[in-house]
Amino acid sequence: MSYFSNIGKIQFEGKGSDNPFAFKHYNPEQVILGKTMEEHLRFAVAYWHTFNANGTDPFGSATMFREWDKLDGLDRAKARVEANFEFMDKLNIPFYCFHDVDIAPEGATLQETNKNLDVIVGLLKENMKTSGKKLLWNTVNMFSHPRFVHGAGTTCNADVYAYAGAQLKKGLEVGKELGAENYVFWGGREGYETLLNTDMGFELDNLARLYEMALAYAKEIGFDAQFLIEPKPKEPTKHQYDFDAATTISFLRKYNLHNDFKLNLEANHATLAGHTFEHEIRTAAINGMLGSLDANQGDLLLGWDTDEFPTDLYSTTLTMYEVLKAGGIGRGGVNFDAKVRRASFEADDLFLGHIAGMDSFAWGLKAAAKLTEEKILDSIVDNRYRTFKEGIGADIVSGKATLASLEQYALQNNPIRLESGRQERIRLQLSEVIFSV
Ligand code: XLS
Ligand code: NI
Ligand code: NI
Repeated sequence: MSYFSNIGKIQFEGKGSDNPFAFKHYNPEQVILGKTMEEHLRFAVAYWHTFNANGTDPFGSATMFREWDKLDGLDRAKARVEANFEFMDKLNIPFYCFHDVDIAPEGATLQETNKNLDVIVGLLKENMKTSGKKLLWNTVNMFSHPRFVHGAGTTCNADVYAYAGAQLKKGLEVGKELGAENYVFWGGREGYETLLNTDMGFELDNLARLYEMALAYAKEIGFDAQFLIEPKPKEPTKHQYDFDAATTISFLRKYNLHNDFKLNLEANHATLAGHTFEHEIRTAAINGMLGSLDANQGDLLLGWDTDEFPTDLYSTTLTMYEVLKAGGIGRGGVNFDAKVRRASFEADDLFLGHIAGMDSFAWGLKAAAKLTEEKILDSIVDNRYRTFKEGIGADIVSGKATLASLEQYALQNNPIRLESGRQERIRLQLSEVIFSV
């Protein structure tokens, strides 16, 4: 059975093509700085946005009716598995990601839910074997069900905490069974609304306890995925505990978990935190914690996670520039945590959205490679800090300087000569690079 029978394999046709169902920039075999585009980008399909989302928003009901929606329960879940592998094959996407509840319906009890999961995980495994497709990461959804109204790892109710632990245990088993490269924790309800009823310190201690248990269990069953935390500043709670990269890193350090976790950074979460995506990536990278990327973009005029497909070339270029600077994305990848708009309700739009994201990232990668190879930004930055290469600057960097030696130098160094940062010129240079590749 085909779920997208009117669409064939999406091929690379190059910049001259006017076929909307072709790649103009994403050429998986093209070698850039010693690696193929496919190896650099490690694209992934987000199961939830692609096979579960139906266009509902707080003001209106579903606008999207897919082939699999003609079915119910486990049958629909099985149809989604088939659709997923057809979709990945047609778009030439090597990885996918899911929450437990995306792939299998929840039962009336934990036992039933786990049974449903086992059926679908078996089917996923078969399909992965025949297709060669891989799981970039899995996670468990501990935020949608009403039991998580006060949180999961940070709930005020120990019974809910225990349920979350059980769900997490199963998530780790599923990840192991499917050979997931990474395991993600996004703290959907891990945060709070008001301190009037909240013990923040206690909640954070409990969250750390849950992570410790997860690490211990992964070790016990031999699940060797990279563990990732995905920061987000707000939504659904007002104060999400994993606000941004810096906050999350400080949490991990406090609980001595920093050697066992890296970060899964999302573009739209960065903008919600008042940061650029590249700021978040650099913050993670300089702390040795760059794990993986959730690729999307927000609307700067709206204050929520709109999860649009990434098409802003300045952002994709600077994102890939940071990734290249960090030495690559490692076991992580570029997961399209992005959904087509409510009005883009045709099944074709799922393809067009991914093509837009993949081409924008491939374009950004090419521009980033040019920036890197020609040392365009590196030479600007190097030159800007050159006073630290010799004399008093070199003394500061080597640790030789003291306040007394700085004073001695400053007393005879008058006036100080300053130079322009030349931001306007550099921005135009960046534009020139993006539109030259
Ligand atoms: C929500 C998050 C979520 C995570 C996975 O804003 O982006 O989709 O990526 O739980
Ligand atoms: Ni995400
Ligand atoms: Ni998000």
